Amino acid sequence: MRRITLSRYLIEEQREKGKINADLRLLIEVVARACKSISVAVGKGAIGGVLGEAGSDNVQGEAQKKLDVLSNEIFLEANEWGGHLAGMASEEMELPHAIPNRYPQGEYLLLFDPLDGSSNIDINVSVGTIFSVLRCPEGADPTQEAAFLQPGTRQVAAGYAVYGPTTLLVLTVGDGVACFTLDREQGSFVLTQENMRIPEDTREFAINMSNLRHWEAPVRRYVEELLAGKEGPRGKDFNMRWVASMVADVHRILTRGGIFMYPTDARIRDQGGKLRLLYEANPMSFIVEQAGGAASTGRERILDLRPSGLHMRVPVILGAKNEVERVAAYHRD
Ligand code: P6P
Repeated sequence: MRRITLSRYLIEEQREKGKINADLRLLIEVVARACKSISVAVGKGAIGGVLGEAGSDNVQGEAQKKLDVLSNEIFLEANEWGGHLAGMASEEMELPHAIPNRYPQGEYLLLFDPLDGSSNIDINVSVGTIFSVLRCPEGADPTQEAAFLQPGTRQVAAGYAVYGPTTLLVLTVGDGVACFTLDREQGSFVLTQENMRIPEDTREFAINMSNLRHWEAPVRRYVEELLAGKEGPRGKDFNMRWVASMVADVHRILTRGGIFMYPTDARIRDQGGKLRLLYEANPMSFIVEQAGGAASTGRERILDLRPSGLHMRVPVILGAKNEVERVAAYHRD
């Protein structure tokens, strides 16, 4: 494995493959630097005085952690002066964030969940950042949410950072999936895995089992067959993992296979699901498909969904292609 830096990888994607232009390369490098800053803040924990509640709620009505607010500010400050963005949208902000007039505007829209899994921060379990890049449509006003309401197939780049034993950056620009590990001595992300592929079959599933009584029949049938193991219809035993940080669960699936499910259920049906489409489901679905997997609501391909609002929630079933297709088939039955 050639040990090249993120910068060199992006230069190659731009110059040799023509997959990205200079502005998108700059955008991704700035996002990577913001993730390094978040990694440092998360890594300080109690010593940095960054744990605990911020004392405010976000647009989702969720109590914000200090690190949610700090991570959001790091993203805004890192990205507004570069001239590569027309606007930004975040899980932590009700409305899009306009690029201040004193800075030039670019053609891209950046959407992000600055710190996903923040319920895990105070117990020192991996958390992460998720981001998605769209083009600002011709003539659209990037200060209005309408500019951001594009199907996931329009993404030009997507990625996530995992703040765990190592800090990783996983990225796709539509040319496969690459993983970079933060070399803290050099302060740079180094390519440690290229062309990540999800095995089509799996023996591992991820779902919050405590919601079992609320699930719809197709999900219940699928999970009960997994639990039946060797003697059941699947003819093999399965293992379960649930980190409750989407980034950590999805990274495990990209690394060793599996299926991740946050389906709709009786509790959350009215709000459409738990996970947000624009800055959680879409970027993760783009990455998973680029790694040979699939991503569905159970009824539709996630990347085809037409967003109705910046914070729209959807059911998410993603990972090993054969398993996702089986769950979708059960929804059709
Ligand atoms: P639950 C974290 O809050 C999150 O948005 C995802 O990262 C994670 O997969 C999910 O919610 C966990 O939800 O209901 O199991 O706590």
